[in-house]
Amino acid sequence: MSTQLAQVPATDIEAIGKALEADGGVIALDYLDQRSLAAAREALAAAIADLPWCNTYNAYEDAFFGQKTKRIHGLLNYGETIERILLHPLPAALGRHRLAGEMIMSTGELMAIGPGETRQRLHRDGVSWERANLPFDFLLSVNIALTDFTQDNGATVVVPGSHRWNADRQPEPSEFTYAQMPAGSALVYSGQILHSGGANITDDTRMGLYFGYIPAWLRPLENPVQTHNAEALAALSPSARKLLGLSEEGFVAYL
Ligand SMILES: O=C(O)CCC(=O)C(=O)O
Repeated sequence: MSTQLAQVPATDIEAIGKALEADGGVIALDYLDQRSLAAAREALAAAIADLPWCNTYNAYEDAFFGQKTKRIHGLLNYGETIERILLHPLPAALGRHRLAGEMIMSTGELMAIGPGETRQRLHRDGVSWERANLPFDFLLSVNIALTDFTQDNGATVVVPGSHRWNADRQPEPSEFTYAQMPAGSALVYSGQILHSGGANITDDTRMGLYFGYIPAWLRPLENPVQTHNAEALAALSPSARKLLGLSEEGFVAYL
């Protein structure tokens, strides 16, 4: 286990898989090319500008989701670029080996951390399914930097190695690291790793485009039929429909 996250080209799937296994998180460099990065930012710009800060939903806990954070679901409403990013070959390849069967998207979320936001509570995303007590790492998360991620602007705080800890072990501050990375790179991480959104002490907004992938037979957090409009769903490719769990195909185990 390292105290810093490894930084590996997004095309080196084997090295990314190894770092993920060892540390619970890894930075995949150049996850998006510059054109896709610009197109993703452009596709989401108006929607994010129009949202108020602290747009929590369903009376979820504000303190967890952030008072100076904006979040957008229903990301496939925002066009083909986002669909291509959802279908990125890296999670497809990693998921095949890690998720014990075909996978679907659990949730897609644009997470914009604004100036003045404080650090989120450390947590493990996999806790949503803890009662299933699954014996393997069933959630693969990707948080793509749409802006540079720095320690000062809210880069995700990560505790490398904590995906293997007992649930009650608390990290020392010296065990934290920050997923600092240039725009276009991505933090790829396990559902069992302790992490949180970071504090933003700059005047700029940090934007992360998150996709979580789970086995096709688990209940996703997001209901895509509720979060997307009918036209956007009708325009999706068969592969994207499968990833959103809208197709009967894909409910298959490789085991
Ligand atoms: O925005 C981030 O970097 C992470 C946020 C997060 O972990 C969450 O909201 O569950």
